[in-house]
Amino acid sequence: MTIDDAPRLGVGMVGHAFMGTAPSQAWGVAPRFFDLPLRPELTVLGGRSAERTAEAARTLGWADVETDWTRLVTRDDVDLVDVVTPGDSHAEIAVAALEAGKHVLCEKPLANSVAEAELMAAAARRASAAGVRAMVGFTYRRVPAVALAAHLVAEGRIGAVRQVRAQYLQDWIADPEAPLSWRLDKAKAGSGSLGDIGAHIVDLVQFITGEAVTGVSALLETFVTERPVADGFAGLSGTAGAGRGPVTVDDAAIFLARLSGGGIGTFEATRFAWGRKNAIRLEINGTTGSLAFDFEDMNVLQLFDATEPAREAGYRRILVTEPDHPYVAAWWPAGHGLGYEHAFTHQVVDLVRALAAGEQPTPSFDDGLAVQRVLDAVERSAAAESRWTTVAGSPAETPEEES
Ligand code: SOE
Repeated sequence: MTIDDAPRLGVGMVGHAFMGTAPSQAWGVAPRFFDLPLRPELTVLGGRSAERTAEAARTLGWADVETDWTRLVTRDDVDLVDVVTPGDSHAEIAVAALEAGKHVLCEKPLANSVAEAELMAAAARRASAAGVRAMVGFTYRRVPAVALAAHLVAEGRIGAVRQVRAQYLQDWIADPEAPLSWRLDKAKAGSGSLGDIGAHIVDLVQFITGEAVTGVSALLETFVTERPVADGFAGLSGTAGAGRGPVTVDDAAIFLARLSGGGIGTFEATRFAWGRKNAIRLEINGTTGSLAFDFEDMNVLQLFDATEPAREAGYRRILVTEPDHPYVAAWWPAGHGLGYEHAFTHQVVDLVRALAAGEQPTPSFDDGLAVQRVLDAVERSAAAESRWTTVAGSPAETPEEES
């Protein structure tokens, strides 16, 4: 069967700023490189401004536009809704789409609060009874080196996990004169570096280790509390004009954590690490070895095997570009490397295959809720002078421990 014979999957995407571009490309590219059981069609793009949405649709390859997302999620020619809006609208759009019988792929973090994430997870559970599926877009799981790390841990290659070191380092607002954006507005984004990038490393650690973060002790800091409002930008709550406006989210988040398997971890998410552009750095120490990854060298996974004789042992630099590595066979010859956008394509591939097989794609909305609960525990801990805080719903939660 060629992709042209495969049943059509009409996709509607709500939102089209930066977070719409890579997913749009992924929906178009996935069937050209992977055998897919369904044929995704870029049916309709949703956005508030008719003009800007039409322009984005032309550039990104969408056939039609809607300026009202409530119409988009109920269209007969839409089977799946991809939600790439800021977090404050995820719950409303995703729940409406699921209730209209549409599969949903929703950007991370799942929501701006645990309450919203719980609503979404409940809607996803109800929908799944009718074969309607929901997935949250923690895309970095689909970087081949990250997927390989998860396989190696599951195969026992580094033994039991003892320590994790997880960092997500960026510098795009390290300059105090960098302008405000919706990502710096609590009402729109829920939180700052914590939810935007900290959510990724929480998900990655839980994904790679197969364990849950059960408790945290945290610090949140906002270094720059006011920033210039860029010309024509009126998107922030309480910010309508020129001049300066408030930053209402954290600039950096640091926390200690316990894992359900008995291991411990340190997490750091910051937008103030000058020189680090998109450094997702993970180091996992097990009882018989270690793994290390840095997204700024994303085709490489480092493995240290402590069972090798000490005089020969050393970190091995695995170039994760062999056909045997996850997802790689569909792409270029060994050594040619993949980029940021490929993980979005892999996300589409795994999602479409799960839909066709009638299976739950991962990460599910329940997985997204679990991450949200960690973020919430971090915020509660930081607000209470870093007090140790148990993650709700985690294996460590007991009635006695609740405070
Ligand atoms: C901005 O910090 C951002 O685009 C995040 O929102 C994404 O989730 C991350 O992948 C890259 O950085």
